[in-house]
Amino acid sequence: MTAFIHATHARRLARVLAQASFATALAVAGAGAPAAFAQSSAPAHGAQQQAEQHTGIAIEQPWSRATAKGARVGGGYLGITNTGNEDDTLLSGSTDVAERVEIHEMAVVNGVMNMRKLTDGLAVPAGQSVALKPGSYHIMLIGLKRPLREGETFDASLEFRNAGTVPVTFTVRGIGARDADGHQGMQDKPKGH
Ligand SMILES: [Cu+2]
Repeated sequence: MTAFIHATHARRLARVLAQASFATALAVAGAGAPAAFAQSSAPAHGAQQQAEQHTGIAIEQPWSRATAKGARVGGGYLGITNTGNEDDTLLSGSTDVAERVEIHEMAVVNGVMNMRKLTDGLAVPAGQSVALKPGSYHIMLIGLKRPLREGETFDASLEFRNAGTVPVTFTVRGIGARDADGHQGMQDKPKGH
């Protein structure tokens, strides 16, 4: 994931530099100097302020649970850290193993544990981490196209409002796994959330 963050930074930086060079080129051209000198000129103040804004998403240990044959849903869990300095939001996702991906939250409503779709996405404030784990926030794989088998991996994409598309690879743990290391728990339903 480090490589991805760098790629994101590089893209953003390239954009900022392109804008800065363009602005500088205009300024230099206006002053009557050859445009060729634009590259070595200092960026304009406004461009420097833009360069200080950056997005970055670090992903920790994406994992999922094996599903029973015929199961239509599965769960996805991971840690998300916003290493940038702009607030971000996990909006949606996609994967080849399911028809669609939703962002869910487990919560007790009127004494009953329930889950609901986060229609506005999951906020990941600048500099903070959010844990998607059993009994809490999770990725919901809806319309599983095939069972998830323990030990395999599958790819997915997560869509963030600012950071854009972040590729993740889920490792499938046992059907009763409680965490990324595959520790088994007692109170698990084999439904995957
Ligand atoms: Cu769910």
